[in-house]
Amino acid sequence: MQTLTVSTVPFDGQRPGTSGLRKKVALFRQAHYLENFIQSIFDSLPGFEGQTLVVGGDGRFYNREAIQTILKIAAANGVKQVLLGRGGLLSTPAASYVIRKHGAFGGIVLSASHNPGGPDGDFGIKYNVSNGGPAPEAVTEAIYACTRKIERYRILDAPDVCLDGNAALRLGNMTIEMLDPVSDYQSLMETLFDFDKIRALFASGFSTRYDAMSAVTGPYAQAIIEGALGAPDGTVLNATPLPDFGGHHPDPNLIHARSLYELMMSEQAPAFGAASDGDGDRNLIIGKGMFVTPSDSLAILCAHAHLVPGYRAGLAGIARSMPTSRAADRVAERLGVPCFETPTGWKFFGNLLDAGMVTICGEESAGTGSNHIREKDGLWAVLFWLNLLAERRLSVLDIVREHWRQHGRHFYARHDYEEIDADAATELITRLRTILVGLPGRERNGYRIVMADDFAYTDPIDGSVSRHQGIRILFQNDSRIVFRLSGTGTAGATLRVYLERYEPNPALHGVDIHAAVADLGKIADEIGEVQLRTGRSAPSVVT
Ligand code: G16
Repeated sequence: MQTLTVSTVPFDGQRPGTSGLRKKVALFRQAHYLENFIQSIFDSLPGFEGQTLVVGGDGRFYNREAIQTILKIAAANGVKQVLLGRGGLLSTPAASYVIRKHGAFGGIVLSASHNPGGPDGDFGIKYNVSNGGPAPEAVTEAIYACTRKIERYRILDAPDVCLDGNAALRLGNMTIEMLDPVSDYQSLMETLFDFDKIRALFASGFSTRYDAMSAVTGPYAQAIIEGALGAPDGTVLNATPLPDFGGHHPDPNLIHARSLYELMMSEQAPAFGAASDGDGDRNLIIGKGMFVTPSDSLAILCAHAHLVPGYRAGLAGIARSMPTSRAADRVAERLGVPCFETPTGWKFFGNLLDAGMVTICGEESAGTGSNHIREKDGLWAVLFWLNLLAERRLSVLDIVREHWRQHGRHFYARHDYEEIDADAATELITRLRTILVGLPGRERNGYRIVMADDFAYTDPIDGSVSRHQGIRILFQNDSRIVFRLSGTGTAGATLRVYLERYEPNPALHGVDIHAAVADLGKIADEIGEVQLRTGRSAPSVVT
């Protein structure tokens, strides 16, 4: 087989965002677009020749075609071995574990996460490093620099390989080992959770619905929840991964997992409902009559970690992304462990986890995970909840209310203004930066501003500094507004406005979330001139 060197020219806009390069499928399908990015990964990485790479994706449209190209470019660039999820499938958490377990040099993970799929949907590529986590900024910036000056890529002139068999394959000098996408991951979960206890819970008639959203976690959830844990067949809904996610948006939030939400709020609700996203790293947790916000879920898992075998030894620390509510901080304080505040993006947890400084991490964007891998992990969060429910034998509602009584409640909502004009969005944030210094001391509707800044993070391990990570405005009553632009959208810009109000008084914990943060929403609009600058009278999505 011959290695071809193909001339090319750079494409604009191949800078990885919050989580890899995410673009419309149509962009990825342009001649040389994918090839340029993959070659740039290799051009930016010293020492991958002769090494092992993990490759897999969430099965979305273009997954299989992209994998064929990636394999041929990897072979032409001297990769020795690829560990490939059979059928081209690996959930993001499973890919992270496979990289770690097999000591791979890194991995190429294909997913646009919770973004829609299909020919008109989104596609994405993320490079993960040898700790199993998303490449840190220094690496993604090096990849980006290569995309800006690329002149050629190398690719093996070879027929496509079969992605669906069990036997190892050869492509030029490279071998391709086929992995069962589920088995390594399942074994890991068995070491972390008390499967006997959860089995006993299901045997007692405990009812659950897990919506896999026609995305990658279906086979994992069927094998683990229905198979190993004995939940009845049919517990896992939409279990077959489809290239277009059945035409749905595989985002496990109250908008896109609406039917699960409605079921959980109905008379016929099972005791526990959960969902995961396109690539399996996000989670949604809903009890009968009780949606658990991701920020609360993080705090509750941390508070109950001592009940779960994998965490019985205690937590070294907790980390949350800056916009995530500070409910977890209160748990950390009570446990006497540090709580770190990092920029949005799972990659920022990697160093803390590697250094053993934190055990559990989480984000408001429906991601929770721990030191078992270096990605967030949707099914892990679901199993954690099942384990704690099996221990406590209380309803989700009771557990959440108990938590609020003990720690106070952080009312929390995120307002997203999607697909707004990118220049207007940048100007909104730039203006906020310029007025920050004059904000402390100002008072609106009884909310007095005590601090306002543009969040910057210094990594405590490597000293790297990440600036401009979001505008924080803190009020004297511990309320908070955060403004930032999403790094994962693929059209225009998405402004996120995060509203948080702390309420210590249990008598006031029953207020509706959106009513509780309504005043803050008005203040955010005034300070940020949101309606004026976005041209929108209301957010497109409220979660
Ligand atoms: C990615 C990142 C998360 C981040 C989320 C939202 O998640 O891994 O760390 O919180 O995007 O980011 P943004 O607010 O910039 O859109 P996923 O599940 O999309 O890979």
